[in-house]
Amino acid sequence: MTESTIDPTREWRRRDHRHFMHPFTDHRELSEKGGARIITRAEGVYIYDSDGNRILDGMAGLWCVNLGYGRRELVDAAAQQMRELPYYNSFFQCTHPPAIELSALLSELSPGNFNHVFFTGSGSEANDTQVRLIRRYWDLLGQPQKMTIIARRNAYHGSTLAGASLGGMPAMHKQMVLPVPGIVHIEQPYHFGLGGDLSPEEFGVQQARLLEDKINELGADKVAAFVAEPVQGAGGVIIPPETYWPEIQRICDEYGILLVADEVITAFGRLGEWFGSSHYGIRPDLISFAKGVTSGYLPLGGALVSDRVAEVVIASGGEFAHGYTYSGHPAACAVALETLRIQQREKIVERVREHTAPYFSERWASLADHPLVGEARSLGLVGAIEIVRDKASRERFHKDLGAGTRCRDICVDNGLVMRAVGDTMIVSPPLIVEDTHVDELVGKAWKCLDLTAGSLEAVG
Ligand code: PXG
Repeated sequence: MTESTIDPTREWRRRDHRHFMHPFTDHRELSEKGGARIITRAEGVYIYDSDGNRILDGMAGLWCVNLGYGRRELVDAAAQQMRELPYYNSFFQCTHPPAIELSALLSELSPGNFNHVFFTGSGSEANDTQVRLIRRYWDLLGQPQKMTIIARRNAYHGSTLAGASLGGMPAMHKQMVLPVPGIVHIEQPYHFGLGGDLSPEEFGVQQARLLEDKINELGADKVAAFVAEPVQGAGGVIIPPETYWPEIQRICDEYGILLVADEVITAFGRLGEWFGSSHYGIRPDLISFAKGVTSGYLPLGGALVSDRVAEVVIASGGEFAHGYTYSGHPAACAVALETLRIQQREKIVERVREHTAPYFSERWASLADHPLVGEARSLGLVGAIEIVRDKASRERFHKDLGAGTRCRDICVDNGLVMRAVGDTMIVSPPLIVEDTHVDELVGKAWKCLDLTAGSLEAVG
């Protein structure tokens, strides 16, 4: 075979299999299924694979490409910054304009009591930073025994050791003997899965009070913080009942523990507000962000630090012994600045809140009429549908049938990225989706549910 007749897809797949270790992947299974789909380019809300298929990206990459693909201004911002100053650190009494400007803009956009930012390269590092900030805070206040952090089952807070410990994913804990000491979990506010006969309102209060029970069990003098995503993302778009967060806030206030909102997914417009906390009226002390801050074009994350914490950790002096080579990377900060300025200029958050999310919510809800769907829920621009064998009893298909992954594979073969978390199908489209894209997404989802039903019937 001559050079020109080699099928590039086959060759890429071969080399991918031989050399590239993918995150969270069973490589034997991937190879048995014929290898990975190779994404070669993207434009707007569509990705294209090496076979030329056009696929609607219902996940905005991985919950991050909020402005869609191909935004020239973001590319230009990176190129311009890389020409001017591609890298310098912010250790050793140095700083640079992109990190300064971005920290000021984030302070302006975040709730009024947030005026400081610690930059990281990812959401996982942001949560590692939170753990250190929390411990430093209580230490400086002379309460070093206030060490324990409470998080939730089925939460996702990243893949570093602290991130995976805060997260409540049993498979991750098992492979590394996690969580690290001082991190404990309470049950999640997943009404469809755990609510039984309780109304969402009753269930929300009940699940929030698990935090109070845990604090009383450990002793309030031992508890440092509660860490949670306003809406659990990777866990399956778990949207808590409206009663949940007010009760959590009451408990954190009453017992004086820090509240950390992991907004890696929910910040920058995903829930129709700049921060998901504002949607729920939560008043966190620390906020983690990443992903959408650069629309995913370059890696960047960070911890937003409220005045309550800053007054202790920063103002009291002494070094916070923590930092990364890429804390405040100039090119990433330049792209983040441009991302947020575009969002301000084009009123993206307002448009999601006032137009796109209500339209998406109405269209997405129609999927509940499908025979395979036990619940269709959404908030802002995240949505989930629960695949069930029996709508009334919420009975699931046998796990060996892999209903969720079956549906996911059918979706991608039919031009739609929709993710499976067990038998929960989830979406998180770019914030710039038009109504026609929403129609296409919901239309394809319905069709793929039909195909999934047929395929499940065929196997049993
Ligand atoms: N917190 C939250 C709430 C996240 O969703 C992280 C922290 C970690 O961020 P980094 O940048 O370190 O990955 C995340 C990341 C999925 C999936 O399968 C979700 C994430 C990452 C990978 C896969 O939905 N979220």
